[in-house]
Amino acid sequence: SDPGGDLPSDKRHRPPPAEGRTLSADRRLYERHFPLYKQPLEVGCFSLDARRNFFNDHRQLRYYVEPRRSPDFNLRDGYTSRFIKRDDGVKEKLDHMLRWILENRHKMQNSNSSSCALGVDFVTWRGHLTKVLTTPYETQEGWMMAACKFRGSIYISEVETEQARENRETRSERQEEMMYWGYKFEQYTCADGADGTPDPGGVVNTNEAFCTVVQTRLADHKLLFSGEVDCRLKDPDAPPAPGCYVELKTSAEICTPKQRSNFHRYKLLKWWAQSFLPGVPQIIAGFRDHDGIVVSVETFQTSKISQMIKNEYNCWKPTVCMNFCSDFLTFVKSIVKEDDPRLVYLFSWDPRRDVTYTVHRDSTHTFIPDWYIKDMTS
Ligand code: 0WD
Ligand code: CA
Repeated sequence: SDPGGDLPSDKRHRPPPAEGRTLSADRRLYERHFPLYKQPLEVGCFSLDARRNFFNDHRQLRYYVEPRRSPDFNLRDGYTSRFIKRDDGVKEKLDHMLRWILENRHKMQNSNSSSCALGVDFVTWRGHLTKVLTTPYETQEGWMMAACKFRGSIYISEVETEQARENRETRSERQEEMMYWGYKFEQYTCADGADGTPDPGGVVNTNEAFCTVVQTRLADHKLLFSGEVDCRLKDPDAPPAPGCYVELKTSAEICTPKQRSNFHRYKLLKWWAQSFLPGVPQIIAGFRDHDGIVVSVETFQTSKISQMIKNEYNCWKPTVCMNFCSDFLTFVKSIVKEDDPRLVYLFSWDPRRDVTYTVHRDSTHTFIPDWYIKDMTS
């Protein structure tokens, strides 16, 4: 990349200034009482079809169909012949969320119309917040988050790190195939309608998505974020969204105490953070062997995960995740003061380091599109 790319040519090859303040991610600093986290409220949803077209409705929502006691799901089936993969080199940034906001602006309660058009402090993807939540425990991968303020709200959009791009471009054939397994498991367990049955003979197309949009509050931060939802319970008496939503996962079968401990320490942290944020109450996991055969299916209640892991020595704590996230958002608010979407603050974090930031005016990091600014200003 070209860190000096948005500076005048005489200042190129010099990195942009690293501004003074930083934020520690040391987990010991965040062991406080659990911060307020309001019950997430679904304010809308949208769907992306097989060609990644946006629809302001739930047409892509699927229904969970409980598998037989010993399922014989072969997750490798169809990988070479019935798989259409989304192009993950295309960076959509917040575009689909922004489209949803434009089409649903009237629904957003507006407590302070003069300074804040949407009445929220932050707009982002759920997946970006998941990365922030797990930061105090992450030892492998860093992140970069671009942030800017527009009409009183701060928008946060992830920027792929050099390392993440490298990893994405050099995945092994085995890794590529294993990424398919999660989607294949969804196809084995989801039907298009409440009375339908799954169609394992169909094509897996990862362009298709159903996303919920939720509003909530973490400490004094009003949040609006969207996350992809795999399916819902088909029982019409199930609680209203997001209480009826189900997150589907696949994971390697657990055969040894060491594997169980690693599952609790690393995987359950990510699963918990992802589902806790939007208030998805259950996670259904297919455990598979090395050949991609599902050997068992287990349900995890999101609210019980923190109890499950308490026997692990020196394990992760939800309160540390939530307090770090709250403090990160406070840190972002203290820096992103100027209301100008062309002014982007790039927050970076690497394992064993503090969060730092740099400032970029009219650069390639600008991510709020003109069509959004025009429509919101008119
Ligand atoms: O442009 C970007 N930087 C990103 C865009 C990064 C992440 C997501 N997205 C968009 C896409 O439009 C996608 O439809 O967000 C949507 C999903 O957002 P999310 O729910 O906030 O993301 P996350 O919680 O990380 O992932 C949820 C699911 C994943 O399921 P698993 O069980 O593997 O966690 O969304 C899928 C995946 O199935 N997914 C993605 N789908 C499309 N593009 C992406 C992605 N980049 N990442 C995960
Ligand atoms: Ca999933």
